[in-house]
Amino acid sequence: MSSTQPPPEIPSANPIDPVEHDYFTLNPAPASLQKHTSLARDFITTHASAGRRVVLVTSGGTTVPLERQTVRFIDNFSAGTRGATSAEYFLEAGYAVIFLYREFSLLPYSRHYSHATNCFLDFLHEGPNGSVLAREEYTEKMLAVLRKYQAAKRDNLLLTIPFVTINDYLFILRSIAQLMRPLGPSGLLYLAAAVSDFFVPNERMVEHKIQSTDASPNIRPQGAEDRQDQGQQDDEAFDNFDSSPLIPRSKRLVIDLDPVPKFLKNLVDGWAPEGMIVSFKLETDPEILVSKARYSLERYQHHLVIGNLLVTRKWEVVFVARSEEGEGIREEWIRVPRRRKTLSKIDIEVDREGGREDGGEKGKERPLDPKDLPDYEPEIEIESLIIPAVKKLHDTYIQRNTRES
Ligand code: 9Z3
Repeated sequence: MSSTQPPPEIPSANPIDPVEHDYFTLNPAPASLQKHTSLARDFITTHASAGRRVVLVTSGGTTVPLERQTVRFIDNFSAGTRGATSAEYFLEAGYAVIFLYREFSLLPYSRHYSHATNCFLDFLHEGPNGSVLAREEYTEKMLAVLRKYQAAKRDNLLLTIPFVTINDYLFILRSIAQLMRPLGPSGLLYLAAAVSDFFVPNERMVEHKIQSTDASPNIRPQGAEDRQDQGQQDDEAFDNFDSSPLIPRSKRLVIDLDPVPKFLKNLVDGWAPEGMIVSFKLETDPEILVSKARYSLERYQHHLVIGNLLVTRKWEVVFVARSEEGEGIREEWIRVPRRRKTLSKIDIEVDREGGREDGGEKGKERPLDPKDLPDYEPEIEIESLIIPAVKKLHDTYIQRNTRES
């Protein structure tokens, strides 16, 4: 921990955006915000004064609570693999890493042993005199992971900050991004978390668990008054958009969600205007991935969008960025090489330096067809290709922005 003075709080360069103002006034700040902000401030100060680059990596999914005392919530698939793996490669590339992650999702280094199919107990056995030892066949890899983890801890290069809900995430993201402003162009924001697009705003959230039955006249689900009145008038009110089985409206749970404001614009313009910002775009339809990534880059005017498809995300991503000359937007696919396939005695090298099997034109490549994906896990982690490529862009960004300022 540093003894140097913390950097002064810098107000947002865009303090009067009404949507931002409303969101952060009408929704409650998480209880841990101050504690985490203070940890992040110390961490940034230490590494800024050492002239080290700092990256904020966001990771995992955000929940959308349906009740204030939350029993039920909406969640998404993200395990935090992309974020946790990327954090390790950023550390390897010399960055100090703030890892903003969904509580209980994967963490850098421990991720190798925390997955259900990779239970850490399977790596251990009992040794002499009641000791616990790593199994011989795993020792080499475990030692390598352990050394990297301990080095990151010893040198205070990894700060982990958890979030759970979309609201926690937005509050802490805003605070950390603002704290990163003194880093100027050497600050990097790498937004890999799977962030919900919809939420229940605080003023519409019920306090207690939503009830499934009106066991007492005093206990009614949110909005039940309307339904009850209607129900009394019609005896049993039925929705007309469903056929069989007919469920009375009074027994349905209809969740009405607001869109989450698009704070990427505020991040780019106000919260962290000098840092390099990398966002991810996730789609399931290959036909729209590149156009959505391009649209995001044009709309938010940040520096890089990394597009990926749910089913192929461990095999390929597409970088969408403005071309070096600043004219136009270019796309570049990054792919994990696949093993040679043997087809009637002819060996086909499936990926050639990221090129296509059919020799497709560079820049006009198409996403992989999931049907062509091998049934094994990639032999290398795609983040080992993504991070050096991001670092290269960050080198150029720093050079350009330091020269110009
Ligand atoms: C991603 O696209 C990440 O790569 C994944 C990683 C969430 C797919 P896992 O954690 O998955 O390794 O299992 N993250 C960004 C997703 C997102 O919410 N993007 C927003 C969007 O697509 C834009 S900021 O609209």
